[in-house]
Amino acid sequence: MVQTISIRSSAHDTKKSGFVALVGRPNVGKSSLINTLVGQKVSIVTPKPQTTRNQIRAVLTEARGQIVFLDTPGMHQGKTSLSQVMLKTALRAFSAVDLVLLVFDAGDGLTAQDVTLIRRLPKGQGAKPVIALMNKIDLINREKLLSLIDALRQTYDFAEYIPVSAKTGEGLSVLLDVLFQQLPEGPRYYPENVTTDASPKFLVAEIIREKLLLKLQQEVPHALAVAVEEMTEESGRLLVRAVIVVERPSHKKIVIGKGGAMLKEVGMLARQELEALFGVRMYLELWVKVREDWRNRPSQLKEFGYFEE
Ligand SMILES: Nc1nc2c(ncn2[C@@H]2O[C@H](COP(=O)(O)OP(=O)(O)OP(=O)(O)O)[C@@H](O)[C@H]2O)c(=O)[nH]1
Ligand SMILES: [Mg+2]
Repeated sequence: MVQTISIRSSAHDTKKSGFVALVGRPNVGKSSLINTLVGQKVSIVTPKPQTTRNQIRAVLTEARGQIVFLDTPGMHQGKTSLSQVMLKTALRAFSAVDLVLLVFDAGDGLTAQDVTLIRRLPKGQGAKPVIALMNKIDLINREKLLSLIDALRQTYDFAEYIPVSAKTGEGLSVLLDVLFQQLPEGPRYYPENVTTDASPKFLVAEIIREKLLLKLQQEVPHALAVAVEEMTEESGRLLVRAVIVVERPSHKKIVIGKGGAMLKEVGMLARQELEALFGVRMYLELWVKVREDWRNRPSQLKEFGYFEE
């Protein structure tokens, strides 16, 4: 009897858990924040907007409990079906979580695009608390930060206003204190050592896409997708065959580069990172295919993992 009571009270103790979405316009640092928060690269990061295309889960486990962060695509009004799917993916996160972190780029101040986004926030009963997260404070002075907080206060009644930097880690322990305080008591959803539920194939495709985004210019990176067609382990070596899909023959030429130089460099950069991530030697084979207008074809979007669940 006594034992039962003690088990119950310790299980009941103070463990918090819940789901927290990071949303905002492209390039404000949502994925960078997620990676710094869970202490591992779970989501790819580049200086180009519209890097993230899927909802990505990152898990943080502490003695206080467990937080499942949802990274989302930057919200923007694009013309392609892919852009529309990305916007819906971000909006869907609102209903799937306990709390929303609306992320701003403090260096940019409050932009017109941010204001449009704030106006779209769900209101009324059942709306989730929204915390304003002002990221990249390493780039600005106190005066600019105060005027951003002021502008935000006048636009929406946020639950909290927290200045942070994904780059330096500043403000993140304050953020975690607030989150653990506000989340309900609950169970651990994932085992302690898990940082993401993304499949190895997805991680490989994303790292390759990240290197392509970093290396290519202008419109080409947004018009490509990466699919891992084969991934097997053979005598301690990981064999991966991936296809880079582009929209036009001219893009294919650019991705391959002069004498194959671009593809070779992208492959080398991706392989180095993936070997470190998986702790095995890797053989990476990259192919480039043209699929005209794939960003507007639902069957293709599905094939590359961009769809509404
Ligand atoms: N100086 C500084 N740069 C940052 C910080 N956080 C992110 N960045 C940079 O901002 C750029 C965009 O970062 P991401 O994390 O990809 O932004 P995102 O919001 O996930 O972008 P999308 O996925 O396109 O919506 C990258 O070049 C990051 O290195 C920060 O705290 N300080
Ligand atoms: Mg991102």
